[in-house]
Amino acid sequence: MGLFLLDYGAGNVQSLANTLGTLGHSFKWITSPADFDDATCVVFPGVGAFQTAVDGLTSRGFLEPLRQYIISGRPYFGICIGMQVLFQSSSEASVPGLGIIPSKIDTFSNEDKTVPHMGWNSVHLLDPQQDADDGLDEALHYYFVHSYRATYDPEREPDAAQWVHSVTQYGREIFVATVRKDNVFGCQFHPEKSGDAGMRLLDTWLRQPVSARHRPTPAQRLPFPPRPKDGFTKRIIACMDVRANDQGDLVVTKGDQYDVREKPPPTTIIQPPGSPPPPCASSSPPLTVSATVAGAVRNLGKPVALAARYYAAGADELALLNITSFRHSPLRDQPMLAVVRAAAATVFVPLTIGGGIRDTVDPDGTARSALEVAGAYFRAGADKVSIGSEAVYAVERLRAGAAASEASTLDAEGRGRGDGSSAIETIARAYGRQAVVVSIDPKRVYVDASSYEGPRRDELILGSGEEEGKAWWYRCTVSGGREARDLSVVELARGAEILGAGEILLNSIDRDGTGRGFDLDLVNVVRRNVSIPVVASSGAGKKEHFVDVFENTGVEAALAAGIFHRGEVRIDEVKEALTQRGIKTRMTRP
Ligand code: 1PR
Repeated sequence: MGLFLLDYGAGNVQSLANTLGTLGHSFKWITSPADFDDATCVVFPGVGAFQTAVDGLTSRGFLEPLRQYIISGRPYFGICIGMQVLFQSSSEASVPGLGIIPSKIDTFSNEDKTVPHMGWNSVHLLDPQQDADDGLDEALHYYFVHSYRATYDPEREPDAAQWVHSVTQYGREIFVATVRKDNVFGCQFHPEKSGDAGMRLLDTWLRQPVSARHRPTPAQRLPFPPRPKDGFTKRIIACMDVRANDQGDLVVTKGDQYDVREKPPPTTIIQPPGSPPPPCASSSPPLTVSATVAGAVRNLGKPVALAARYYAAGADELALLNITSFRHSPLRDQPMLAVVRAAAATVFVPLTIGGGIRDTVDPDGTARSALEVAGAYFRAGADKVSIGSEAVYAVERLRAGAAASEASTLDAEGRGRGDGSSAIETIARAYGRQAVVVSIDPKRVYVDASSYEGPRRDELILGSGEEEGKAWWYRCTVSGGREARDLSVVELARGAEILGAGEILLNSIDRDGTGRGFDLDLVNVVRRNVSIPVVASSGAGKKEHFVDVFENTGVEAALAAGIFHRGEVRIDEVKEALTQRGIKTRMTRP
């Protein structure tokens, strides 16, 4: 008897388990169809893709018992896909849903906005008086991450509209944020990733007496016309570059243009008198040699402690990047997994994990696919994985394939498509494209614009102001900037979108750690060329730089590391500066 969590084997379900633990609710996992008989409450944290979810439920024999459980009138709380499966079907999948809500799930239009809808948005209760004590707060923001949604259309679908409890606006589209009827509550956003606001909603519902769940069916629902502006906010992300220091401890470090070691002054080595002369040296007295000795890896703190600090400080999202994963990244005994597990236990906003998401081999010779590596991170509590070097290689293959054989690699719009085997494609297929971030490490290549005849002519940026007279394009690198590739940032970003990435994390090796502000030319050129969300990264030195990047580019999120680690600027100061300029951000209760 009691509270059960339903896991169909994909996505980050650990975060919900952590949230319930923090709220003091004990629970069991549903491990067999018979568990539905014992359940007095079921929560389904449906993360990933509709098809994978229904396939996963079917293969475990859970689909029909779940339907019967819900029909029996016992409490059900569905999150994201856990809400969507209540509907008849989804255009994302070839399998039907549970058919409890008489409507369909369809994709967002990307005509006026980026898709996925990824970030913090507000909700509007349809019946604010009756539902005031449901724990949902119209003044707060909730974390959404999805490409498919249920529309709210009371005129054409009056029966489905009876289920709708609150709606959200993204661009000009109004869609279902929560459903509520008798024993069923469902939300499109992730309460377990929505900080205190989400926790309050979950806790309120789980503690609600059964009698309070049954409400009179609402009177006829009225249309909810879109407002001039949606409630979507700009995200502020704190990033932690993680690596082992010289003592072997995992620490958060921070580089200048990707060099994370302290820069000691050139060391003068004095050759002691009487020591043997080096080859070709004269026998004359003390020899002095100038040498640069590499400094220690900068240590800015412990990743889990810093993650907890940034969560408390109001970060909308956190990124943990394993920056030396290119050396070796065995999945077994991977210390980053322990870091993710510990961070996810105390952080209730989205976590992106990057570094080493690729096919790899354990020390015992066991091969691990990128999908398995990503799966291990998701199970540990990551919400998104970020792919760096592997994305470059995948896009290079995509472009080579398109050049070699038009017929097999061009889609209906004449764009290349992958062979399905890359890390981006396999992970997006299993977990949904919203779980796949492509991290780009570009570097400027300066050219003489008057004579340049190379292939990136259309991508050349002509400098202005202090950079008047200069021209450049942005070249991609792999292995943390150590190797330059013959691929431009535009080619990589477009290719990543085609392969199925849901977001671009756009670094800049030129600006990293400089405090000179984001490279707005870089951000704009990528923003213009893709229709998925873009995170601007590298170079933030003061709060005004965040205002600049949001006012001058259409970017959805901005990330910083150094200024937050060194305590030079606080996250709430950044948000205050944005609010003063009329840029919407998520507000947390003091
Ligand atoms: O190639 O899939 O294994 O991924 C490796 C990941 O590690 C990539 O995301 C790559 O960007 C990252 N990485 C590799 N080497 C470094 C390094 O610094 N030596 N860090 C590195 C990337 C950039 C940002 C940084 C921002 C903001 N660091 O993470 O946080 O530039 O900094 P700022 O606000 O202080 O300017 P794979």
